[in-house]
Amino acid sequence: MSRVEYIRQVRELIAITASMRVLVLCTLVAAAAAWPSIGEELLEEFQNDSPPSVSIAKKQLDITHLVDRIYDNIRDPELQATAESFKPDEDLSLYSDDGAAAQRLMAEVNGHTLLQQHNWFSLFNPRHREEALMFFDVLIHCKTWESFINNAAFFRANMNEGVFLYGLYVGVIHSPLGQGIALPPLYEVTPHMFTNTEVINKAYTAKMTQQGGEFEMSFTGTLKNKEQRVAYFGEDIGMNMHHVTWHMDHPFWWKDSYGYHLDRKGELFFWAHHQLTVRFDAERLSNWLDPVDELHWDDIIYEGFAPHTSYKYGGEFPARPDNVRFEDVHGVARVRDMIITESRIRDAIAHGYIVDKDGNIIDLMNEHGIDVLGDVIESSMYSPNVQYYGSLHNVAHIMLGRQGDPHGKFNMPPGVMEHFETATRDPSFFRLHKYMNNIFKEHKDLLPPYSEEQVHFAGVSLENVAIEGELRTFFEKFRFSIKNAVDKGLSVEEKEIDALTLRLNHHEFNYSIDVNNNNEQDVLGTVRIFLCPRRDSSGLKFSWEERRWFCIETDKFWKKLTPGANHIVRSSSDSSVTVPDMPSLEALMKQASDAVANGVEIDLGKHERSCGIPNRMLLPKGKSGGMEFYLFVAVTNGEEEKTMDNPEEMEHAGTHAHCGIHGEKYPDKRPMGYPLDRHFHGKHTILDLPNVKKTLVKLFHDEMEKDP
Ligand SMILES: [Cu+2]
Repeated sequence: MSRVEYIRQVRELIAITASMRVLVLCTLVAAAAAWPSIGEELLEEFQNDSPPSVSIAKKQLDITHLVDRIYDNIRDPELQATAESFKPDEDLSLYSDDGAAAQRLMAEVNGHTLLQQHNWFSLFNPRHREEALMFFDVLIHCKTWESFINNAAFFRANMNEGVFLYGLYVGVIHSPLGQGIALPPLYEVTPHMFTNTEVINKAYTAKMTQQGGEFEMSFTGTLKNKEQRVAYFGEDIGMNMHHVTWHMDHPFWWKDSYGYHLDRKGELFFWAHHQLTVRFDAERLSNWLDPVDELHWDDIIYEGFAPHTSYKYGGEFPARPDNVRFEDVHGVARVRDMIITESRIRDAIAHGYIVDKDGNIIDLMNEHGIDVLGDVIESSMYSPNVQYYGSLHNVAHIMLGRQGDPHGKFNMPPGVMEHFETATRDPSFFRLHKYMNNIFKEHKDLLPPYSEEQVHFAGVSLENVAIEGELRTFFEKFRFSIKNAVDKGLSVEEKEIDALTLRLNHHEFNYSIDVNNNNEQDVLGTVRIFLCPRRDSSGLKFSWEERRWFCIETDKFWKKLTPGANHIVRSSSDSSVTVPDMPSLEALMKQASDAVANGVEIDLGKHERSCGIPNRMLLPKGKSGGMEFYLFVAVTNGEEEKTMDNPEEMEHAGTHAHCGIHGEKYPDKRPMGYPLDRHFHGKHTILDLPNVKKTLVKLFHDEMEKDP
């Protein structure tokens, strides 16, 4: 390069830097206005010209080191030294709350009042939760990564492993310092919660005999139990990751003072769980089972459940025999309390309003009503009146989890229902959610039906909707490491110990959509895609009115439509309800340590969020001879519906449909499930609107070849 060229390039860089500074400053000023606690801090950091922040590769490496071998000492010598030397309450200027949270937690450490290590942890245990949140409170107030990771290292050594892990995961998810980090898959960090006792026992033997090995996981129960046919769904490690991460992204204990508001959290609670339930129903229909029936407090729980799963510390998860009548649970709730809570909520729905804790009326008869109801039913800190409307969902989880030992006579640990990562293993999870789903439906069905004007899109017509390729599913074997389940012997050589599980997957396909825009200018379309089962378990066709509540949302995206004909091809892998397969803990560790060693940066953006249905489970299983579904597509007015500029360019927020976008507004103003969430009333049916189309498709399943 010539000298002149060199100077020109440097000048250009200086100019870019200057304009970048202005841009960053503007963004920070806006952020400071919206979220004072975080924005002001970042602004100060930027204006003080603080040293460049730590690379994402280094952060990734730190986090991976911390969660690896969670039941042993930290393996990284530097972090282990930090755990021993760092004093959280020494320099209070490290924190944006002047160290209040750190001092509070240190008082507990010094008073030896915290839950000991080598005990089970449950988020539904009020004291366990309190401890986890005290730790989270420290992390969320750390001003720099250095203080974040130093605290994490210290408290890893001084808190219960489960408490620590939960606090750390929600800390990384919600702190601005955690941006860009891909949290290692929990099924490799705490394998006990994702695999069965038999496999864990074999892993111990493998460790003891220093042989290593690979052990096949089977799904719980035998074929004598009809529910076993769909156990692959509730016990899928990726589905469990989605569920546990959804609840970390949207914790029921969240307060906006932590830094931001979780937009439409209550509605997302409804929608994500509604979608889990309809997915489960589609699996049942694929396996010649009826849709799941709702649970009743005054009826028996028909399906028993033997989890075949154990805690790392605390023994076996309790089992529940068939046909158990609900019992009051000592110290939690009485069955009649649950019935009263339910009737207060349903009363509010029938009235069309709820009463907040100060006696004010909050109208439910509008698009926002579902969001309020979600907050009330879960309940979260956003609930306007917990004292009156209770906490139906959370208490129900505990009630169900304890039915194996309701009076605490046998000193059993909490049941699978009391952990978000194990809850879906128990078929009663879906019964419970069907029950709550029906309460939400009661509200939706009372809202005025959609009119043609509310769904139609002037000048836009759907000409053709089809699948390119085939809708075809299969089971594949998947291996993941369960090395972290067993203790590490000091002088024992490391051997690989893996679990082998079956996972539902599908072949890639495209949606092919032809849309005409008869307007004279470009318009923005929101493309909403659903897959709706055509027939019930007896082979009878659902009416459209029945069917709409069984529809699975498979994608939602925005597309600019130019005047005239538009041909849209959308890949199944781009779905905004799904996440790609997570790299293993080992792969993350290697990628991060290579990058740190070479001084380069990593981009794990597409794995930054684990909330979302695994992409391989986008489609329900279907049947070997084909199962009929309607592919339902609506293209609606994106310009009116979007909440952000240029949503059609959104690539990074690949999981917004069920999980929202972190700290931002939900990208679509319409109610979740629109336009199928309510009745429709017009001259014709919704299917006759020009911007709506349904096509009959068949979903095939390839049976697995039996091993010879
Ligand atoms: Cu849940």
